[in-house]
Amino acid sequence: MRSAKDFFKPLAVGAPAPISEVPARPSRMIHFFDPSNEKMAAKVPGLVGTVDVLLGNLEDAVKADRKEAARSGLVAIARATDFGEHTQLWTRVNSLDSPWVLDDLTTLVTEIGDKLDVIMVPKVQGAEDIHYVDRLLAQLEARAGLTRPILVHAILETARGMASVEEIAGASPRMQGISLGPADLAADRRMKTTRVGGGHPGYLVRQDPVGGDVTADRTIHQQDLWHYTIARMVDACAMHGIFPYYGPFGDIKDVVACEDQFRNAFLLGCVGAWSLHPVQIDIAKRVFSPSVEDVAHARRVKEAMGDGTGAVMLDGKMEDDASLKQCLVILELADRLSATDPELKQLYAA
Ligand code: 1VU
Ligand code: MG
Repeated sequence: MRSAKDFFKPLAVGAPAPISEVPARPSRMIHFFDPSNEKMAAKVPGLVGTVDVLLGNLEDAVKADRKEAARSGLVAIARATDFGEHTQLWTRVNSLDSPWVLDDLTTLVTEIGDKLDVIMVPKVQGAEDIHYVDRLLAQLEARAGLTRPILVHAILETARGMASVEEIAGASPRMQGISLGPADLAADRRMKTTRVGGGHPGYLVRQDPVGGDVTADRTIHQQDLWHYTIARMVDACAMHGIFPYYGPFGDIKDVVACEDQFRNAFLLGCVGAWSLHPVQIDIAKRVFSPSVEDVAHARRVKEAMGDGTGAVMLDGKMEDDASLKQCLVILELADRLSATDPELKQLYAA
């Protein structure tokens, strides 16, 4: 068994020391682009400063015969682009059983490792997958002479990954966060959906028959297919001090349902979601930044609670130590976002 003390020692001679706390950098939208798609790649420099994370995707949605073009395209984009202080560069590599992943990791870490903040690993099954990536990254970081460790983000998209989510979240000090991968997870679980995230009209509860008349109209309420999965992922991440994310919403045209899905995830504790198309960037920015009203309310509660103990009445509601703690979560997030987003800083200050 590895000693707790060893956890923070580098896994290869010459690799940077592991971190003990994951930096809480804004990551409201992880914006996906295909580096082998010239049109999309051309948009990347213009997105710097407008998105929290730019992710060069090498895995699903990149055609098999474009995998190498995507990898070399990402190297070229990373070298040519100044990502500034507020936009991070992430990548999603191919799955660990694929013929491409070894070259993905070797090339990216040795050629653009100094620019890469986080590597997203798809289809993670258990802690052993993270341990493999952890050691390999340490060896490659040492070879590349990197001075800070590249962090790892797992996608939760298999039933086994779901059953091991707590172990995955705590598998390495490199773990930055976990995203829900609803499409692959649905297939692996043999769910009977054909969508990329979001709800389903067939997953519902129906009002009981009024007066026993089963033929009369009855109210139906669509239910959330993802509630259990997201809630469990959030707990696993919170328990290990890493960040949970809702993943993709595939119905690009349905911006209303996308916003609903993102907001459900935000309320349950997620810090961001993936944007697959430029239209989803502003949705994520809006949803994953606390509202001006919530920030103002949180400030009032903080002020009313004085030293933070006891109970007070505010607008007819009881506030106490526990409601204050929730308000402090909102205020901490507002402060963090204000530090990088002048527009929000002004709105929250008003
Ligand atoms: O106006 P232009 O023609 O110059 O540009 C188009 C298009 O190229 C561009 N655009 C993007 N730019 C940057 N980043 C993007 N992600 C992006 N998507 C599109 O915007 C202009 C308008 O585009 P459009 O409305 O005509 O859309 P398209 O039909 O070109 O593309 C739509 C899709 C969905 C195919 C495209 O947005 C895309 O490929 N997005 C990324 C998909 C992806 O990464 N999937 C993997 C993650 S999801 C997963 O793994 C689970 C299922
Ligand atoms: Mg997937």
